[in-house]
Amino acid sequence: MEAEFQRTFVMVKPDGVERGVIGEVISRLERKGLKIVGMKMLKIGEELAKNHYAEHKEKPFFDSLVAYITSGPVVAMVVEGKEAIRVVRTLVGATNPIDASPGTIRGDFGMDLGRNIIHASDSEESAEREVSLFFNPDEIFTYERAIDKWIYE
Ligand code: 3AN
Repeated sequence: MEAEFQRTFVMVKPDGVERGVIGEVISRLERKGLKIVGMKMLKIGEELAKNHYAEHKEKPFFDSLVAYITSGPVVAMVVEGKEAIRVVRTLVGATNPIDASPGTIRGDFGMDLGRNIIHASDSEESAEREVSLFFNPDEIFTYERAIDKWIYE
């Protein structure tokens, strides 16, 4: 089957912003060949946080997860590319930075599960849901890059 072009949701969490790794995260995505098609800084309110993490609402860590994600500004992005969901998850690394391989974002920058720097959608369904939670359609851009012919065969 032809690999599919996808859009995925990526977010530098408040700890990533505080630690000054916004640029590092963006450059890793760009360096890989991914295309940023939407980007904004925002402070997540409680309602959006609970919505975003709805799948964890019964978990014991839910309240601290909401407190963490609403504690300061985040940088939200829509990222496009061939198999972008899987590609970004690979760059991000395992959920727990202790287990994340060196070379991944969490492996290189994190020490604690509750401070894991970055979020990235884990499936087509969550990508679609999360992109539309954070972005209006007119905040997502379609554009051609001349370099794409050197990234994709
Ligand atoms: P990922 O961010 O890798 O998709 P999820 O969706 O399982 O991982 O978890 C969402 C967030 O919830 C994680 N980024 C982490 O901050 C937090 N989290 C997940 N599992 C736990 C846990 N067992 N204890 C505390 N926090 C957790």
